[in-house]
Amino acid sequence: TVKIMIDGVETEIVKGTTVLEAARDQGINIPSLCYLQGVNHSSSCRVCVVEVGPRLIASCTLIAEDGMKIQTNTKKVRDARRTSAQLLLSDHDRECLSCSRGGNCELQSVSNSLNIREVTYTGEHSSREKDYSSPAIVRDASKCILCGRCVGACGTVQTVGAIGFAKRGFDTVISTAFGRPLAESTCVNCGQCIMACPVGALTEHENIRDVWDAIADPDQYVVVQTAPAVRVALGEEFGLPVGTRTTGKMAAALRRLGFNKVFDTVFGADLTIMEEGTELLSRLSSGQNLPLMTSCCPGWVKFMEHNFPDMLDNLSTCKSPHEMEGAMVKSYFAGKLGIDPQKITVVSIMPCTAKKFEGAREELSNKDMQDVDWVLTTRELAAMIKEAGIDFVNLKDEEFDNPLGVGSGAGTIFGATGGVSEAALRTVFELVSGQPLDTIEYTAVRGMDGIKENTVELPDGRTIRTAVVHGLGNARRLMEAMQRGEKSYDFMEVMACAGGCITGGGQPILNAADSSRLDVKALRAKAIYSEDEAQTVRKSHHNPFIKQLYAEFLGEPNSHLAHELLHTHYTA
Ligand code: HC0
Ligand code: SF4
Ligand code: SF4
Repeated sequence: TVKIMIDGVETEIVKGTTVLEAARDQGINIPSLCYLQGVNHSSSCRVCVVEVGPRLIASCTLIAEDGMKIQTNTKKVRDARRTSAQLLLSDHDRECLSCSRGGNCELQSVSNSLNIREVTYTGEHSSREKDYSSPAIVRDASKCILCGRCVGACGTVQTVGAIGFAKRGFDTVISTAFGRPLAESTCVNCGQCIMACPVGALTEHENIRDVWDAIADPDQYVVVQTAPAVRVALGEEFGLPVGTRTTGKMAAALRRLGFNKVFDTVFGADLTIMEEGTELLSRLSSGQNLPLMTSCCPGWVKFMEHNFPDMLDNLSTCKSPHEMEGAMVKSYFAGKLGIDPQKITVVSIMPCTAKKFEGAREELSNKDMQDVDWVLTTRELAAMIKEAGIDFVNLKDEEFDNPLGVGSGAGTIFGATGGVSEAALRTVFELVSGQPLDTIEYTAVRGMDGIKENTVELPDGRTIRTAVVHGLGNARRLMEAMQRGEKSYDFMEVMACAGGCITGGGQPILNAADSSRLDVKALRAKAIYSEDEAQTVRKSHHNPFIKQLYAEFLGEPNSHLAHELLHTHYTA
């Protein structure tokens, strides 16, 4: 530890702590904008300056040293912070009333906390360019404050590097290579740049109006489904603590919004396990295209297409769970209802921006119909609930509809890293042995280590060497180790977002201070695992509605019809 003096009060802190964090631990909230723990440490915005001796220093990168005397609230400090904030505000589109981040904007709260009541510098504005080219992400340069947090998320964390600083001085912008539209860049649509952005410069490509229109159309039967990770985060948009489970309230709210059926992607996840588990067993037997790599994360699929195109055959041919669910709604369920599938609209509520891109991919359609018509993020769903005036927090719990709305605990844990592997193991093990499994919780694949390796012995003596990876930076490192021949596996689960979908690019956005104070990944993951524990059916192959679907419609896993509707193939 080291001893420092903050505003005349001596305090002992862990060696290596920054002055910003040390002050926050003492209850002094130093404003900051460009700093984001683990993502960006550039000290470029200068709103976090403190006085150390005669000097003004940015506290976010200043490591506290023994004997340091720090002043956080002198006239010199306040004036410098206000000047920095004023400069940012003078070149910022200040349309806060119509900004999707209004009320959740870090520039707005810094400006408020510094008591800025008018913007003193006015003058020329730099780039005002908006880029709507991507179906997932919208970039609005008029709101960008050049903090670099998105650049850190995309480059340092995800190792995609689709966006970076370009030009110099007043003309500096965040741009793709050669200023191309984002849709033509190497962007994989993960939305981690949105999660990092303190303002409204990066947002999802909204589809709220499209969904309202579908609901209002008397000729459309509108089915909604919800991803596993949405239920453990949606409440945050209504002031509930991180890690609150709101499954029943969510189902109730969706019904009030006017959807005709409220289904659950967890059912689709169970179906994926049946198909992908069977695919794994047949690849293990043939020895071909191992390791089998999960294909349910569209960020990862696109990352493979850009970076490892010669390994695309390793991807599972399974469509992702919400796509499988959509395909079943427009075939099996349409048949049951006697409705023309052209008159069914499928809406997926996802924690993810990449799912918007996935939903539009031609590989994920059948007879010229997309399996899923619209994808909304958790944030967009919250916006619809607010627009409808629904008192979400006080809603009474309701259930999903049948038959595509009942999922097992195994399907639920898909939303956290390791979940797909654990769900697959629960089923594959029993399929091989024909015996019930004693322990169903595979703790080796749980937790937040970036790469988790594990070997499972099947009852017939075969082994499955598994790797669970989350975050594309980790995925790249592991893929490169495999290419060098240092690693080999039979099964690989990859999720583009650190922690899995629970921290996807469509989830509620926490400000930088809250995201370093709270372990959001762990809290949401804990909520997902407790959803699993609360279920009576915890294995995908025990889901009675899955059995019914195979008995009435699909035949058996990997059948001809299953291949036609539930599988696809990606080519570079
Ligand atoms: Fe996920 Fe999924 S688990 S990708 O993270 O596999 O988005 O939550 O819906 O489809 O089920 C996201 C989450 C899903 C899918 C499922 C998978
Ligand atoms: Fe980079 Fe992901 Fe943002 Fe695309 S969506 S620019 S890949 S962080
Ligand atoms: Fe989307 Fe989940 Fe993949 Fe993130 S990990 S890009 S939320 S599917």
